[in-house]
Formats: sequence, C-alpha cells, structure tokens
Amino acid sequence: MSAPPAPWRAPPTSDGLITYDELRLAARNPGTPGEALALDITPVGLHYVLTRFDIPLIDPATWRLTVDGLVDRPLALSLDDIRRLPATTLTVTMECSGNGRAGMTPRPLGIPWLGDAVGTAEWTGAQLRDVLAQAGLRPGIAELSFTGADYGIERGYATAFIRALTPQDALRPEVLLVYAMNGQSLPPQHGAPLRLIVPGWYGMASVKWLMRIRALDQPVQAYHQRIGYHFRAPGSQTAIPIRHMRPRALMVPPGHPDFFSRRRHVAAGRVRLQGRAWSGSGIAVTRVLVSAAGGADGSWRDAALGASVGPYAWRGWTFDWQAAPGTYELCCRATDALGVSQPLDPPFDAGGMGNNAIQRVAVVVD
Ligand SMILES: Nc1nc2c(c(=O)[nH]1)N[C@H]1C(S)=C(S)[C@@H](COP(=O)(O)O)O[C@H]1N2
Ligand SMILES: [Mo]
Repeated sequence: MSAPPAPWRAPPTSDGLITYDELRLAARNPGTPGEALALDITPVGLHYVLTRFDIPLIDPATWRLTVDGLVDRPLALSLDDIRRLPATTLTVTMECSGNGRAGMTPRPLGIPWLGDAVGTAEWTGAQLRDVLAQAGLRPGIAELSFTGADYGIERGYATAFIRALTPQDALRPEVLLVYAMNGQSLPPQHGAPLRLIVPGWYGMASVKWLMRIRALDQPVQAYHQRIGYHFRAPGSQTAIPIRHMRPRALMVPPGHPDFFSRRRHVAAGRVRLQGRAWSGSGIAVTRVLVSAAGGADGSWRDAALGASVGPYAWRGWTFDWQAAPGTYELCCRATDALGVSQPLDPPFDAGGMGNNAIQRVAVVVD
C-alpha cells in the first residue's frame, strides 16, 4: 500500500430506473430468494453473493496464508495446517451493509439490493485466535489487516480488498477462518479456499479469498477500511465506520407470484405468514410485529417467535392471517433486545448503507 486511499465522493443518485451499470452488478451479485427464508440454513446456491471485483480462482494446493508484521513467529500456513487446528462450526446470519439500497430515495448508485442480501450458513473452520496465538501477537498492535486475493480499482485507487480488526475484535472466540460452508468445501464465490467470518457484523468484515494477515502498529489505511463502508449523512463530513447489523425481519412472500409484477396472490381464509428476523453482535430479536395494512397505526400484531439457531443467527417467526378478499400491503417489523426497532421508512445514507426499513409485500386476496 503506497498511495493513500482516494477520498470518498458521494455516488450519483437516481430516482428512476436502474442503470445498465447497476444491472450488470446486480446480475453478478445475486440476492437470496425470499422463498429460502422458509429455511434456517440457506442452501449454498441460494445464499446471496457480493463480489466487488472478480472472483479469484485459487489453487488450494499452492495457496498459503501469510501471517506477519508485529508477530513473534511469521507464518505461511497451508490449508492442511489450518484444517489440523480444532474445528468450530457456527451458524451465522450475514447481511450486506448495502442491503435495501434500492429502496432509498434518491437512490445512491451501487449494487441495487432490494432486501435480499442476507443469508445464513453453517461455517466451519479454525478460530482466528488459534492462528494468532501460533504467530504470537506482540504488544503495541493497533489493528490487524486482512487481505483478499481480489484486486481492482475503487474511485481511481488500485487496491486489494483489505479490511481491519482491532486485536480485541479479532481475538473474540466466534471469529473464524473457514474452509467449509454448510458442510461442503467453500465454493469459489464465497471465498475459497479460506475466508474470514466475523459473526454479528455486516458482511464486509468477512474477507473472502484470504491471503494475508498483518499485525500493524498503525490503523490500516486501505480503501475498504478507511473510505468504504461508512455511514455518511448527506453533505456531512462525518463518517461512521459500519460494524454490526441492524435489526430486520423479512417474510417468505406468501401465495403465488404474478410472473412479471411479482405481486402475490393468495386464497381467502387463514394464511400462515412466516419469515426470519435477526440483529447484530449476538443481540437477540425479541419481537416481530406483522401488519396487513401497510404498517398503519393500530394494525400491528405480534408474530410467534421460533427458536434461534444460534447466538449469531436469525430466528423464525410465524403469523396466522385471516385474509378477506381485497388488496393488502403486508409488513413485518423486528425489535431487538436493546429495544431497537426497524424504521417504517428508509433512512437515507449518502452511500446507500444500512437501510433496514420494514419490508412491504403487495398481496391480492382472491
Ligand atoms: N475479498 C473480498 N471479501 C469480501 C468482499 C469482496 O468483494 N472481496 N465483499 C464483502 C461484502 S461487502 C460482503 S456483504 C460479503 C458477502 O459474502 P458472500 O458473497 O459470501 O455472501 O463478503 C465480503 N467479503
Ligand atoms: Mo456488503
């Protein structure tokens, strides 16, 4: 890293149709289809993908993880070296911080996520702290940097995908170096042969195609750490680093879709609505409310909560709706153990980050 990261500029916004550039990004970066929200674990091929540059296709036989910088014993670990460490499997819900960007008005140009950039997988690997203990962290470390094998250009600045964690965050027991997803070896699009998983955080912390961990006495000056992935109010100089996920509930779209409009059609009578809800940093979702009237005052009812599949994973919810013929807007809204609820309307962020406004699903009852 020689050049300093280029300063952030607000991306242009649009109120209208998505652009060709956005369509191209959307086609490369699929979301998780709503029907997969019926499952605790998102099947590998249905889990959303976000790859900023190109997918590096790495030969696992020659790949090594370098651990260097302020350590007693610099390491070059093979995949077998990491597989020999005690293995941990954690069920983790991961969401992109740009999830919901397409619902902002005006819309900052970027990957035009609706609400589907979230998935839950069983990740298996070594605890990061075991690898760090093997290397021996020296005193005076400000941050550890995590470098992926992918490389490209961000606003004129050529860079790898590099993120940082403080030693305190990196040494948490749930932070993993994973080589398996849902019991299969990690697929290329999710970071093969090895990726970082930082449970409870938005997805950007979980560096894919991990090549190098460096212990540094200074904060990491890399685009994706210092410039990208911050909350920014429009016109303000203040940039707040993005960390943990905000609370959110999503529903499995009920009934059957109209092919082109995606409007849902259900038969009158009792309709079982279901979905998943989550929050960040291991904080539980304690309440999910459902409205069949677009979230109007007095229309919210409690959904029944299912068991959570782990401290860092979403939990299921169900709600029996007595559907009479007509048109409806179904909404769901999560509240977490800190008492934080989803906003009814999308908050605006200059980079399109952190839109956890309630989901709205148009339904016709026939
Ligand atoms: N090396 C690398 N790691 C990365 C990214 C990337 O583009 N390159 N994208 C990040 C972002 S923004 C998200 S949301 C998650 C997405 O992980 P997934 O594609 O496995 O769902 O990976 C993160 N890790
Ligand atoms: Mo992301």
